[in-house]
Amino acid sequence: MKIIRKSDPVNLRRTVDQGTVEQRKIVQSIIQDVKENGDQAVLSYTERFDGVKLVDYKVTSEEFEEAYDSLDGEYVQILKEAADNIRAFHEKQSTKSWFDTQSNGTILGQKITPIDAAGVYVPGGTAAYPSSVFMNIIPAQVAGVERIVMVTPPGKDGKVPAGVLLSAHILGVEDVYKVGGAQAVAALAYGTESIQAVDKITGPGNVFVALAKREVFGDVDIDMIAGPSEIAVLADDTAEAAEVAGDLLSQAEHDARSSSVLVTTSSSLAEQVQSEVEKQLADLPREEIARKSVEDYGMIILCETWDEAVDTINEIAPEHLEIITEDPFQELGKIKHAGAIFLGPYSSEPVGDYFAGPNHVLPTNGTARFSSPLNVDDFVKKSSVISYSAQAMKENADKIARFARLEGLEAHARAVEIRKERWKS
Ligand code: HSO
Ligand code: ZN
Repeated sequence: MKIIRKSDPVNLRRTVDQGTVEQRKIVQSIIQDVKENGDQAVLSYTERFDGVKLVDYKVTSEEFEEAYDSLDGEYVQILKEAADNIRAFHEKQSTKSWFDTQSNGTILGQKITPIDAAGVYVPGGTAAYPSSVFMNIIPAQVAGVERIVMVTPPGKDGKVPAGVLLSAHILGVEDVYKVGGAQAVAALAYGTESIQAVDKITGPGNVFVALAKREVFGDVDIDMIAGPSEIAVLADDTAEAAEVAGDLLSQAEHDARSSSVLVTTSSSLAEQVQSEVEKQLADLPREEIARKSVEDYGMIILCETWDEAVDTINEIAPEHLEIITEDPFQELGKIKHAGAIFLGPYSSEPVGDYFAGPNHVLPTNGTARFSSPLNVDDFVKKSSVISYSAQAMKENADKIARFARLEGLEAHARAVEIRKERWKS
């Protein structure tokens, strides 16, 4: 992991993978095909891309049971405890409808309604994370979404990882389909004979899934376009180098394009973390991925002053930020942009990935500048409520009519003025 000075020319801003023109064309044609041919198209793409010929692709109760039986009881208990923590945290996020009565009798308000149906995409292969099933589904359940559908690609054996099925089962979600890629996103957006269309699609995926989400956005809502995981650690020399290195590698092992950055003013910490990273890399099962990530995107940024270190963090706007300093709460107010902020030496990033309760679906690629972690509000929408009183109409009809005529909209003006007839007699 290279050590650089803040003054060295370095690009801290990452950008979203837009895919190639060719990939976009493939995705568009898959979506069109699923729109026109439904299940038949879905099944033929599953055969082509996942290498398995399925007839029915809805997960059966036998498959859920098989998944449950294949995992030991202790693991099930840990998953349940994590789900409880995540639910408790998200319950605190719920916003309520409000109504405000004015002295003239007018009532104005905001009515909160959950979306009717949400679709969750869970990637296959080594990124099939039970924790992500929880993080996508629990906020939707807390919001009150009635119908939740999960899709995930099958392996060549036609199966879905047991942990993924088990976590959906723990949450009571039974509408699970073995389909992945752009075809899954299209099925969720437009529906097929088997899958009823949803209103919002969340969850990470490969470039084809991301492009498909972009493509269907507008017809349905989407959460975000997730990039590879990122971690930035802001530390002074009270930090333990081995712990910092461990946390950096926790995100590096996700993806060869993940980024792990240490920002510090301590040159001794910088050097120790550099050698610890090397040491710990050597016996990681996912060494190859983590090493590539650390080499290509990892860095230790040595700053002259603490202010410069804080500015650097805000410039990066990391997905995850750890602050390991004498008094991390003192730094919190200075942080403007970060998806999740972990304070102190015991708040190791994986604590947030699995167990503490906050969501691990977080803004990447610097989008923490303008967006938030996945949360309960993402699964509700707000309707404005207007109940104008007679008195308010009497007082304001002329002003509204004048405003309308200023815009050249005569029918608007008259719609309001016609009410004046009521108090003429
Ligand atoms: N750190 C990832 C989420 C994750 N980690 C899932 C382990 N499993 C992105 O926040
Ligand atoms: Zn992680």
